[in-house]
Amino acid sequence: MAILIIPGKFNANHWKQALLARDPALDIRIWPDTGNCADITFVLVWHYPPGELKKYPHLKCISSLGAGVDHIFKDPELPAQAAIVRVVDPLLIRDMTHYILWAVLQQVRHISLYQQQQQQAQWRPHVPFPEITIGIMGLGQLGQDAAQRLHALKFSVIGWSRTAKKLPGIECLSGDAEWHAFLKRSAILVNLLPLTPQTENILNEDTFALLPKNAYIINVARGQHLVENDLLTALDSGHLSGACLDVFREEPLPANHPFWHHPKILITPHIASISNPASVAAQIVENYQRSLNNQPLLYQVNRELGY
Ligand code: OXD
Repeated sequence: MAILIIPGKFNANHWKQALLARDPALDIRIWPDTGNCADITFVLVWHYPPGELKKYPHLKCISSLGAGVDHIFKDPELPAQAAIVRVVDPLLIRDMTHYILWAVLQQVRHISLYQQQQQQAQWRPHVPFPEITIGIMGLGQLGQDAAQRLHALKFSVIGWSRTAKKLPGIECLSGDAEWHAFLKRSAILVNLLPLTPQTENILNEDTFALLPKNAYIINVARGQHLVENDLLTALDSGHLSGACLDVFREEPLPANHPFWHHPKILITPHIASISNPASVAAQIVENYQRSLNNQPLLYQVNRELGY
């Protein structure tokens, strides 16, 4: 029985040390040094080579190294017998909320404008935005926390999710029936949806057209949610006032991509919220033990829904 780490962008040694700090007896292998494939019962993965997991005949659990599991569902040969779990972690939630708060505040307090003015030594005050509504798409753990914190800071917040949710003090809309009503009120639209075939390309020209004029987009979910040319058209026509993007179809964002130098786009390199090994290790070790004992797993993903 062993754990295999296929780390993608993450540092496998940091994860190994964090897991061993919880349980020094663990047998942890780092891909591609797998040893005997029959030993592997649990994998920790991020963007692994598709088809790789079918090499492990005794695999019981596939754990994402992050909150998202879309990189796992990209594998056409996903072993049917293995459960899939994702990371839910207080630090990940806190960091995402901090990022969204920053992205909202820099927009409503015109910070990009002041940065440009500073280059010209211009002293020109602008009034903060009047009362506007922030629409949060996706009310999972991350979306709920962001919505509640923004609400606590006296922002007007509404939420939208596939299935109906209830959050104290926050109007939650859901499903196709309330999608248009949600968009029409969202002057700042924050995307936190999971990436599934249903949500891919959801940030498109039809969506943008329903937003109020001068709406602002914050995408912290996945680049594949966004139709890039539709965003450029909506920004250049003046319908949207700007976008803060942390995730992209291709990462790293290619050097010649038009987003880099667009005056209305603010770019960060997929850092809104990053799994911290020391914080997440307890959950991974707990799930490893549970999988060995055939107990229900924490944060298991529904294969049908894809999240
Ligand atoms: C995640 C991410 O899914 O970093 O955790 O995108």
